[in-house]
Amino acid sequence: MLIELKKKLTPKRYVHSIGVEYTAACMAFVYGEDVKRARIAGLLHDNAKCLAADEKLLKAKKHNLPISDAELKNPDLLHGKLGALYARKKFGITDEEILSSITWHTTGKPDMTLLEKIIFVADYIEPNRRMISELPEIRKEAMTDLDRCVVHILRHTLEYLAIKGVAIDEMTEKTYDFYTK
Ligand code: DGI
Ligand code: FE
Ligand code: FE
Repeated sequence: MLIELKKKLTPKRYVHSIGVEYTAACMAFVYGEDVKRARIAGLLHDNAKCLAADEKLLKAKKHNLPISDAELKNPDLLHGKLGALYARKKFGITDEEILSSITWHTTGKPDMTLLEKIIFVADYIEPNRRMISELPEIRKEAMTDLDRCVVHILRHTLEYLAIKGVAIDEMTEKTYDFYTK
């Protein structure tokens, strides 16, 4: 699995994936998730990240994946859905919760399962992530108050996207609404 993954990723992205694997494992210790499932989901979450944007769109269309408006404008967002597809097809993953954790790791989704939340958060806080404001606080929350941490990350992401002026995916917004209601 490691060699296959390494071939698909840049060295930096591979190191990030290992970081998410072990961060997800730590969070599984804290919250009582299955450590092996957390590690697999963390390791594979970005397996489709390094395809070119037009390639992502082509593959998503080819496999009839649902494509949102934001994904059409920014096909890099499709790496979650494509990643789940390849996790199943190329890495032999059949655990539906691992697959959905990969699908939704960028935007989150309303009413996430524990594993989905862990991957969403671990992706944001893993040790190789470049420092952003409030990251130390977000990292602490990840181990003490998972739902608060999810909201904190979503708030940050929405602010960042607003400043950048890019299309916000409806799923990102729905997730924020769900967890702040
Ligand atoms: O793949 P990673 O870099 O490890 O992390 P990720 O899958 O969370 O992707 C992060 C990128 O996705 C970051 O540049 C912000 C962007 N993003 C997250 N939510 C949205 C979004 N971009 C758009 N356009 N709309 C969103 O709702
Ligand atoms: Fe990602
Ligand atoms: Fe990632």
